[in-house]
Amino acid sequence: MPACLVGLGSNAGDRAHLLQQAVDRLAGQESVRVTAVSRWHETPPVGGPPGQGPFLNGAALLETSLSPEALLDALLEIERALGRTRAARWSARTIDLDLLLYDRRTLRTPSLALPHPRMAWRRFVLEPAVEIAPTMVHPPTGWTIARLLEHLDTAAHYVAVTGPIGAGKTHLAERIVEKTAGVLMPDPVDWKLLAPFSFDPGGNGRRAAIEFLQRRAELLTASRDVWLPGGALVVSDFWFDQSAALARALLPQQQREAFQQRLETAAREIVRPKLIVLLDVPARQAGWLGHRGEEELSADVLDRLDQATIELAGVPGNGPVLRLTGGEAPDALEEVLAAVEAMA
Ligand code: PH2
Ligand code: MG
Ligand code: MG
Repeated sequence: MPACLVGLGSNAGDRAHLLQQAVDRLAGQESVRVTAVSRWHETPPVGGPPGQGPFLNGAALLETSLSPEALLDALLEIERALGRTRAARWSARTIDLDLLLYDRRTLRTPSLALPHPRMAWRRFVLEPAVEIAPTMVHPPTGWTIARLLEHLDTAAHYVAVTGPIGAGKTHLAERIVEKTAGVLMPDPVDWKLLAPFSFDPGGNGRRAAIEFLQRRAELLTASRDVWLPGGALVVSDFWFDQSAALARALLPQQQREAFQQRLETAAREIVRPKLIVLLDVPARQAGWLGHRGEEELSADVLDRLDQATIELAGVPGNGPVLRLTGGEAPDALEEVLAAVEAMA
């Protein structure tokens, strides 16, 4: 039978009693077997209207013959029975039951996304979950719950913003820095230098791509003071692996392998982000294409570059990715700030 991980939270009413009631009602379902329940953890509220009280958070592991949708319905029904009302997003609630993992299923419908799209960086989710399901795998990252939590504990306090050219990466990165008193790490890549090479099969494209790779790698060198523990949040308006997207979009096949090797060598040395923020918006649709030289790249190259960047961010092994799809800028900022808070 499928194993499912459920997250529980309450920050209104008799919190411990409500969480226990929720577990009892789950266990009382005919087609659900509760196999483990975590302790309750008191956690500061993340996001939402100010003035909320602290949460009690927990996690439960179940086996069920219910489909994901049927299990979700059962969770919603228990929420209703325990007096959950839905006010503003992320406002105080008597009970919140989130379907985090359903085996290794991935699913995205209007009513249900699996795994839960924000679980991978939320300490209030991972700390209870690791007590009962440390080896359970989060499919998009390919990492276990234990590894996701260890990543929060050990990765540099660094967020990398990525996405298509002209999606608004710099704008968003600047806003994050402003709101978190962080440090901006601007992309050292100069598109003006790149544009003339974008059709050059003779090797200049590779030279430019390698040059950019090295500039980015230098910025991300582990020995730099910006990474000192306890320091400010570092936010870059690029992600190192964009260099791989660049190579895919720009380099002829026979040059790619040599480039890929240099990239892998550099990638072993650099500081990796705690969180990748992917602006998954088609750039030219967003109409934000800048005037820094990118507009000189051909539409075809831009398309390939955009696609490669989005694809790379979805490859397992990169760690948590917060994917923002076409949302309005204030929402995007709110999402990222809540994520940063949840990682602390
Ligand atoms: N749930 C949220 C938003 N913020 N913060 C804490 N500490 N615990 C939660 O369960 C929680 C939250 C959205 O469901
Ligand atoms: Mg929730
Ligand atoms: Mg919920």
